[in-house]
Amino acid sequence: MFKRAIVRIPGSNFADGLTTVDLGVPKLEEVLQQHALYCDALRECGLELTVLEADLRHADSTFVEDTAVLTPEAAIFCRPGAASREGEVVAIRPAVERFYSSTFTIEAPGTVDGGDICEAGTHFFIGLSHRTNEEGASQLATCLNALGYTASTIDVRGMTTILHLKSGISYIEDNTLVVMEEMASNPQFSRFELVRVSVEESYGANCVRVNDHVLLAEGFPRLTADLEARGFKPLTLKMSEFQKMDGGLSCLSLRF
Ligand code: CIR
Repeated sequence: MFKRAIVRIPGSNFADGLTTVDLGVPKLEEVLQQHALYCDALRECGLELTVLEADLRHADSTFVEDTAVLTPEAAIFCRPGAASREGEVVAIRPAVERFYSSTFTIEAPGTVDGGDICEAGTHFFIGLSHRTNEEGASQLATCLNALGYTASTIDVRGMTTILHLKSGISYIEDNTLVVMEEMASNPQFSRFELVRVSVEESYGANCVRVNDHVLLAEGFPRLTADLEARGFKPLTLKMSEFQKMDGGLSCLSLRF
């Protein structure tokens, strides 16, 4: 069960952030509206939110998930792989430290983006991506092992369609992984129930279990129906403006 989440309001320069997709320029009014509805959904799921002010120094700073990995025992501050995002960690630190007395920090030359880290019970999958390098993965695994978790890496550097590991897989509790079709045959997933996501619906693979609900992007009817059929309670959200900046649903919050 999660009790809290940290989010950050998108800044007026949101459209200046990094992106690899060609889906058009995000419309600020819609960005803010979609973000507000996202926050409402988290509250509906029972979370108490810490809502941080927009940070105009960092256009991507609404994607707070990339700045830290939170476990019940400790917070591990990341070191983002994109230079323009480095300062986001310093900026979020006080908000996280209000709730955590035990913290670790990924150090140079290691890089880790939180979007590459998928918690699956007592095991963590760490994506090796263009943002998370081997040194960062190794430092993170050492921290997680010290906290009693196991960890393994999944190399997504050859996949052009995803930015982070969690753009392609999500753990939604009940031993169940939602996974993009292209990744479903990975032997590391064999002990899980798999909800396979077709290529046409692959953006939907980035979803989040928050207490009784599974939050996922609107517009993926097959995935939504599949989750329902398996007894999950999907709650769909408009994500179009975040998708334009390579953002998935999970990256808009730090949940703990
Ligand atoms: C970036 O490229 O870093 C941002 N525009 C999007 C980050 C999305 N993060 C995530 O999915 N965890």
